[in-house]
This record gives sequence, C-alpha cells and structure tokens, in this order.
Amino acid sequence: MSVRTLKRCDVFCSVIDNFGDIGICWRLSRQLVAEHGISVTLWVDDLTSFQRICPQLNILLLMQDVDGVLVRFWQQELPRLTAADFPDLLIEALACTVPDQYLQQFATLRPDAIWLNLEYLSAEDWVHGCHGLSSPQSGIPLAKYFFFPGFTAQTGGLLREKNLVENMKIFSRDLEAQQLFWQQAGVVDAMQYDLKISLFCYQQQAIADFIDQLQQRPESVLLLVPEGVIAQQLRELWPQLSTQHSATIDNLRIDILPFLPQQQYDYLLTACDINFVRGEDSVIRAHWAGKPMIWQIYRQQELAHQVKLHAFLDKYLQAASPALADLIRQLHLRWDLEQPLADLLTLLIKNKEQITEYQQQWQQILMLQQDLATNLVRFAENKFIMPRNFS
Ligand code: TRH
Repeated sequence: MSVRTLKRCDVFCSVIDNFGDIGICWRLSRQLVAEHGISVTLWVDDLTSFQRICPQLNILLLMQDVDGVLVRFWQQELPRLTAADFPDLLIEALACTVPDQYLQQFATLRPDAIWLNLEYLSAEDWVHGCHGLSSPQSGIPLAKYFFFPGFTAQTGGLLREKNLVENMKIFSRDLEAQQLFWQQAGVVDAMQYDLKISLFCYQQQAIADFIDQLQQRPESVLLLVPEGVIAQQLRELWPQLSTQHSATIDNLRIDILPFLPQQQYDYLLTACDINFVRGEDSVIRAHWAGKPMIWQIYRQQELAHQVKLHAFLDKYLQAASPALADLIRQLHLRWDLEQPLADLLTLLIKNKEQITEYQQQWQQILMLQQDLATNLVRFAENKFIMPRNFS
C-alpha cells in the first residue's frame, strides 16, 4: 500500500445567506491551489454574492479561472461531465448537497476517491468525537467523512494561509504600507484618528447607544462600517449617511466602506485597533489580525448559538486573568443579546493594549496547530490509500 498525492479537488458551495459559505470555500480553494498544488474546481450557486468578496469575478460566465481556481456556476442542472472532470477529492462544504446526478457518475468513475463533508465551525467538545468519522451513504459506494474545523488538535484546525500572521505583523509595523492601504480604501486621513474600529455585524438593536458612546469619547474615533445590514441601520438613524459615505458626530466619524476584496479585509482588521466581526470566517480573520475583537455569532433557532458562543469563550479565555476573562465574556454576551455595551465599551477601550496582548497570546496557542487546508489534504491523502496494483 502507498499513499497517493491529491491532484484534483472539487468544492461544492451553496450560498445559504450572507458571505460565510462562499468566503470559506473561496479561501480554502485558493489555498489548496497556491500551497498544495492541487487543481481545484469551485462550484458555486450564487456568483453575485461571490463577486462581493471577489470583484474580479465575472458573474456572466459559467466557467472561469480566478487566481488559479476554476470557478463554475452551479446551476440546478449540471452540464454533461466526462470522466476527466471528476476529482480525487470531493468537498461538500457547509451542509450543501451535491447533486445526485454528479454523485452517481462520480461513484462509478472514481470509486477510489474521497468525499469530505466540511462542517461548520464549533468550539464544542462533541466535535472531537465526530471529526474524521466516516459517514456511510446508502446507495453510493463511496467513502465519505466528516471534517470539522476547530480550535484544538482533535479537530481539522482553522483556515490560515502560509505566512499570513507574519505578514500581518509586518504590516502592523509598517506605517507607509498602512497609509497606502487606507488610501486605496478611500480613507486617506484614517491614520490621524486615535482609535479605529471596524464594525461588521448583523442587525444590532444597541447600535444607537454604541454610536452615542463613541461620539462622547475624549479621543478621536473612526468607525469603519462595510456596506451591508448595519450600514443600512446607521443610514436610518443618520440620514446624512444616505447621501454621503461619511458622517461626523462630535468626536466620531463614521465611514461606510464598500465591501473590500477578501484579502483587503484582512488588512482592514490589522489596521484597526478593535474589530467587531461576525459569522464564521471574519471571526477567524480577526484572530490572525491579533487585535481585540468582539464576535457576533450567527444566530440560530432557539438560541442554539449561545451554547456555541459559551463553548468558544471557554476555550478563548482559558488563559486570561479572571478580570479580563469576565470583561471579554460580558462584552460578547451583551453584544449577542443586542444590549447596550455601556461601561463595558469604556473598559474595552481603556484595556485595549492588555486585550491585544492576550489576543496575541491566544493566537500563538492556535498557531501551534496545523492549518485547516494542510490538515484536510493530509487527512484525504491518508484515507486515499491505493492498492499496490493501482495503475
Ligand atoms: O457573512 P457572514 O455572516 O456569514 C455567515 C456565517 O458564515 C455563518 O456561520 C453562516 O452560517 C452563514 O454565513 C450562512 O460572516 P462571515 O462568516 O464572517 O463571512 C463574511 C465573509 O466576507 C468573510 O469571508 C470575509 C468577507 N468580507 C470581505 O471579503 N470583505 C469585506 O469588506 C467584509 C466585511 C467581509
């Protein structure tokens, strides 16, 4: 028996809502190509959402090469596929369902292939027992496995490109590069502000209190808000934001930013002092930026997300002092419940250096783990053992 190297991979991505599904699939696909030399076809059912994070994508094309990834529009009816179209590894991402028509042909033509179900991120401990388990499929003679991202060595790890953290550290010390970044983002005077906060979140009832508090800060504050649901909420509160992308209220300036290309968003997080992030992908990027972050977890029915949030906070805060852990936990819980942050926001700003240090300590712990793409390739290659007489 010998281990075979992966050459081709298909990723299926269905955009359920927002940008996390495509954000994760796009990042993973690029990394598989760039760092593992694998030919990747990314099947996506919503090119318009994809284009928001990847502006060079042409939404009119059914098939195109973007950054070395073959992007194909996943329509209800798949085009006719030949044997050469089928990969060694099939990734069914984030609870999407690969069409039966594809699976039947795949199983016939590539019975030796591996099929992975890339799951949602959770810090809960039950993930340890499920990561890597096989998932027998009725009627399809293919090996399928669960692959869970996560924060511990018993999971598949987190998406982290090679040298990402090192590059972000260099960027955070390079004022010229930061100035260039701000210029390209259309915020030429950003560096004159004492405090820069990025705000990417879902609907937030406490937004008026949040703004009210920031405008009363003694230092100058720049709040950077990517276009979307929260920008819309701000426009309803401050109509001048409907005609201009910027509004100044006392010591605070709010800037609505166009959605940035995905790699540029990493730089925004690094260039800010505090980041409000959401969902599943931006929260991990905030980890690599190494700045204080408040995560608004994706809301689930019957508040199931709160269990996930606590599980994350337990891991994240395990090495923090009791006072710091309590502050960060309470900030997350209030933000999740859409309650005013009040005194906690003041404490967050006051303690931002200490929280930055803690964030970087936690980042170092996570960096002891292998990244998700590497783990995934190793996992698939180990499963993908061919018989000696395989030609
Ligand atoms: O958009 P989201 O809320 O996505 C969510 C979550 O992933 C959630 O778990 C999932 O169930 C749901 O989608 C369907 O937040 P997330 O995960 O942070 O994804 C946002 C993506 O957008 C991420 O890849 C970063 C990218 N992005 C940009 O490229 N440019 C930007 O300017 C911004 C603000 C984000």
